[in-house]
Amino acid sequence: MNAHEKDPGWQYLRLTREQMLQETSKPYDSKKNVWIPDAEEGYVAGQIVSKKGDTVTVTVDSTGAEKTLKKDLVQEVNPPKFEKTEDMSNLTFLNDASVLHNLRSRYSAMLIYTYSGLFCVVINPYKRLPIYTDSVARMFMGKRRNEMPPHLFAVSDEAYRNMLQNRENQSMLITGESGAGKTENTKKVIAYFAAVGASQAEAAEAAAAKKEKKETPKEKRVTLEDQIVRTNPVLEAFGNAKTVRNNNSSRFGKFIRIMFNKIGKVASCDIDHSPTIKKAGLKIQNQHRVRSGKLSNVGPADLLEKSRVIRQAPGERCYHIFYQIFSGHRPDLLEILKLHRPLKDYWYVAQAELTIDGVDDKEEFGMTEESFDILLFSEKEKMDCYRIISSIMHMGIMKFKQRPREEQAEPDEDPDTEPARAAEMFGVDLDQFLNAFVKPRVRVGNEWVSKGQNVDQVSWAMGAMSKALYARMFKWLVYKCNLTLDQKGLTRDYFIGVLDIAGFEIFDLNSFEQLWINFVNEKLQQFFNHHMFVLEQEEYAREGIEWVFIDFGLDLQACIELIEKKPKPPKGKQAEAHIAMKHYAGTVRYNCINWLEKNKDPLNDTVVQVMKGSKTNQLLLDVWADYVTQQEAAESAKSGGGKKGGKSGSFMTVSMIYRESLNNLMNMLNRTHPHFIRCIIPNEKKQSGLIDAALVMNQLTCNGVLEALRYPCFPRSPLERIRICRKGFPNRMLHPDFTQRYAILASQEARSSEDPKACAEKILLRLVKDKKLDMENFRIGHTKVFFKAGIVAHVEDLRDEKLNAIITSFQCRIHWYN
Ligand code: AOV
Ligand code: MG
Repeated sequence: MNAHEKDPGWQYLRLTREQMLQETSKPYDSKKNVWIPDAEEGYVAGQIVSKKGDTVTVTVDSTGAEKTLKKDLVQEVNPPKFEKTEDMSNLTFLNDASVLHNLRSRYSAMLIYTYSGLFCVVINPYKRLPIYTDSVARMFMGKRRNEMPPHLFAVSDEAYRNMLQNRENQSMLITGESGAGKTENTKKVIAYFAAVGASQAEAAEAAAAKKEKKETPKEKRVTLEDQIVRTNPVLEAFGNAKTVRNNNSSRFGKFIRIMFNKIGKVASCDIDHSPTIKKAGLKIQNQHRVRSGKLSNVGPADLLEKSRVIRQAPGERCYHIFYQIFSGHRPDLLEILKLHRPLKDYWYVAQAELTIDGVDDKEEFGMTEESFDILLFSEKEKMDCYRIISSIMHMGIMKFKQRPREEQAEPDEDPDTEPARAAEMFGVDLDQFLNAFVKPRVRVGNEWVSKGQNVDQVSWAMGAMSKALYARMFKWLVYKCNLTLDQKGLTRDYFIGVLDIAGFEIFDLNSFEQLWINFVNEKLQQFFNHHMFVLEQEEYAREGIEWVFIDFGLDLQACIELIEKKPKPPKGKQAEAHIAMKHYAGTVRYNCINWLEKNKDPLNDTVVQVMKGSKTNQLLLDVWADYVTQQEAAESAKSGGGKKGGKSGSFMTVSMIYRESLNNLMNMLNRTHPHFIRCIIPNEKKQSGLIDAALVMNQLTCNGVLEALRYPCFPRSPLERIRICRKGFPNRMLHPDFTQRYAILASQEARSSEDPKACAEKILLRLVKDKKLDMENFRIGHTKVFFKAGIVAHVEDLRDEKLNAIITSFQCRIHWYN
């Protein structure tokens, strides 16, 4: 048993030798064994008993039943040596049935990670496996991918080494449907990079200490690495919620960049940094043109689903933090926040579920609070946050009534109760606060007039204000985390970006929010396609490699353009007004009610003005700091300043902001070397070990090979991608690098010329001549040598053998001399 095998996590990473032998000793006959389609299981194993014309008769292994079916419906079975194979691009037969079988049988042994050539697939285990521990992480550090079983850490380590070796920024793109495991994997990636960067730091510190002959410092202090890891509980408390698909669904996107110096030490970190916007100096939030201020960098966090703050569908919850506050973790909190009623009374957050099976809000709040502290949020900042949360809950149950025969609302309760509590939390005057809602002041020409609001308008404004406040507070959280993470001192030479977005989703009712979430996913899918096929093949062409260009029909573009330019919601409020959109992962029907309002997202300017006068809540002042109200604009104009007010000048709609943030993100990604992790949700019951074959196939094929056949322009399935990867040459090395590293394999050839290309060619031909390499497995381009999947590993083995032989003979000689 080697050291790795003793680790409790190892059994979830690789089969033991005995298990492997057991798998490979199964009887197999390539002429008889087949997969046949099955409604439940996707495919089941069977044996051909007879063939006639274009039909075959097969007995099903599990039931013994005989079935006759068309020949082209049966699929080949791979030899047993490929059972539970770690890289599916090695399979002899790469058909759908074999891919499903391989993933399913690995999953049944809780081997959740599997390579598919260039990318890694992971199936949500729905249970905690000991495969992310420190000891497992250490096993993967500095190891080549082919030395270790498939794991997220192996991909992460590859990115880390690529960054240092190629001096190139990297990105980890973790994609999949809602509930597939993106966020869980993102957390592990980040913890891994923090650990690797820290171990690098420790090594440097130890070396320095040794030089100065000092003890290595051992005291426990909060490190940047800890802080990086702790951003997550904070952002999840405010940005995640229970949906029907996922108990901890991310309702925003985040792009975290961990920055390293040249030797691989963590230097800094940021979330959602958008350089293009920063350079332009134009800061935008909501629909308003606003003052410059760091708060309003536009990034994936802008995609926070605001509507959830005041509305939840059956089976869902609002953001976790609302319930955490009520959990009793801080017994004095409800009194301070004047939340005197039971949670179920606060309508904005109590329309559906109040608790989540298996989640302890009290414990979670403890984690949120602790993380706040580690990230250096002050007690006052935390409390101001909670006060805003509380005032949102109060606003949700403020009552108004209509004056008889008038379109004018007025408070319908003792102003001492909810309105007073909300005003107190905001630190504003109660009368001004209420008046701003029922009689906002608007500018007409040079005049200021009061505009009476009816009950509907007031409650609409209340909702809009709550959503805007929450979204702004969320951005502030990101900003504040960034302040702490922004470390001065070490140089930042490269970064690894980790992207975690809200996954593709289809609900019973899909609206503006779903359209945006699905659109982001569409863009990312496009990026994946582009990277895997177009760029890949372009490089072959550039390098002069013989290659027939394969048209993969990257026609996501059609859908993307449609969303970017046209889908305008139909006019009027028609309950049945729907559009259907054929996304890469499925057709979604969207309900268009309120899209125009959601897009414009207007705010009651007078209420903002009142909030800007808060006497006690600094956070409230901060979140509105970059918003110029009409009143401020008018005053500025009077004094000769150039501030443009809320409604004047050009303004940005929500979709413009989303588009901007997405473009920033894509620009950033385009400048990195991406690594893809594709997460798969195994079933819709959140149950461990259960594979819903149809659901999994659907994800693997992005809604069907059938679909691809019916619409020739439709993106091909990941299966197709595995195939291209196998045909293609995923690994490459510059000629001089190749010659240097492998000179040992053919020393004469390596020295035969001044031209590294000629040397590389000669070394390779030598290996072919010695029958150690097949001509088919590599190509020599203008500047690089290209290898098919798995071949570099083989060449590395040859090199290791040679090195060992040299070392052994050297040792023999020393022995002899002695
Ligand atoms: P998502 O990020 O892809 O969905 P999550 O990462 O939140 O999905 O995963 C959903 C749930 O599945 C988690 O809360 C865990 O209970 C479980 N899970 C996923 N991956 C693992 C793992 N590797 N180990 C243990 N449990 C896991 V969404 O944000 O909704 O698009 O919007
Ligand atoms: Mg998520």
